[in-house]
Amino acid sequence: METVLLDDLKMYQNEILSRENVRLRTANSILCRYKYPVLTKEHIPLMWRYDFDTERNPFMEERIGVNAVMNSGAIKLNGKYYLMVRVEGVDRKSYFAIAESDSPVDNFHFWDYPILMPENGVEDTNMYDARLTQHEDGWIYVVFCAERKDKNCLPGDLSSAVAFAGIARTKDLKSWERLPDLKSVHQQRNVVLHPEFVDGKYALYTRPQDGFIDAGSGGGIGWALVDDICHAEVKEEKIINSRHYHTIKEVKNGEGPHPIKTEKGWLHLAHGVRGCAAGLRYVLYMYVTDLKDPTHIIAEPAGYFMAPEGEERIGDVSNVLFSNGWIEDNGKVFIYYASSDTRMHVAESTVDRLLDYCFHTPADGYRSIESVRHIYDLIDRNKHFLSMFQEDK
Ligand code: M1P
Repeated sequence: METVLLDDLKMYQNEILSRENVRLRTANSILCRYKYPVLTKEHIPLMWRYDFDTERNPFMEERIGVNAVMNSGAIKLNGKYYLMVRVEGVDRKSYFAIAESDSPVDNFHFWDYPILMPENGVEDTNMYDARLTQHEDGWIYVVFCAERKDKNCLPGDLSSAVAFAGIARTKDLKSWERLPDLKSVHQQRNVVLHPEFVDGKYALYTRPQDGFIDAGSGGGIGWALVDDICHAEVKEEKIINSRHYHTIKEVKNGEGPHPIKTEKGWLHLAHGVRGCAAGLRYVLYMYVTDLKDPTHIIAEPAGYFMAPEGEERIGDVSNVLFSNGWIEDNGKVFIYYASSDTRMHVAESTVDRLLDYCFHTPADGYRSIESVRHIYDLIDRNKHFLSMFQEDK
């Protein structure tokens, strides 16, 4: 059997690291995808994976394998684009690593070392799904899922786990101060820090859940105000974006990155989950909340904004799109999303187009007849364009 050649590995990696991305034609005028994933496990530095010493590694075997790179927080700082990537090793442990680029759509390369995120006195079995927020208090926060084994499970149960919202802060994405986890009576995942104080308090989007996987009685995306981020506690929690029967978010939903502030309201990106014969299907959807009252929804188009397409459908956990990072950049919006818990992609839109989409796409009527009525309304409004199509025939 042959041994992999370091030069081949380097050449292949240089190729994908320097590859220019290609913007694909839009299918709906709302967004366009890019052809190549922005990050894959092949982007992971060889230094993290191989021992280059031929005495210690005579067969040049890969020593530390990576399974996937996915669900990444995103931020633009001093003209550069950063992704705080969830890297999942072949040992199933996830950790964070920063990938940086001068471009929002290609050439992302990992820093020399992954992040050694400190624990806060309790052991974290797994850490993942970073939401980055540059808060008006001057810190950059990350809120992420810290997963631990359920100590109250029955003997022999090696699967039950508990999800907590871990919190850390930084000024440079390099040194991280870990703060106490968010205190909550529920398990929490997909917790996101709002970028501004609300009524003088820190504001969190939450996702209360009864179990580690099941949202259960947790009705959807919640909202909680917190006095002290260094001792954050959910005292009162209200659901601001509910799950609903026979929608794309029937089983679960969760806030994506923190919302973008626009002239017309806070623009939100979230994921919705429904069950089907193939298992759970994760899609992305949007909604807008009031600038003065970010808990009040003022627009929510029916259905999904993005769903898995083509190769995005297949991966470690198939039929999943998940986004926890986007960057607003002079009116453009770069949406970083993972497909099927395997790789990272980017899609592009603008604030204007996304607002137009949110305010002018019909809301869910929750019944087939309402969906058809929306189509009738559109056809009626289009009536005087009918001749355009007749001439074509
Ligand atoms: O496997 C799909 C996603 O499942 C979880 O998301 P949620 O809590 O909303 O169900 C997370 O584990 C997420 O990382 C993962 O992508």
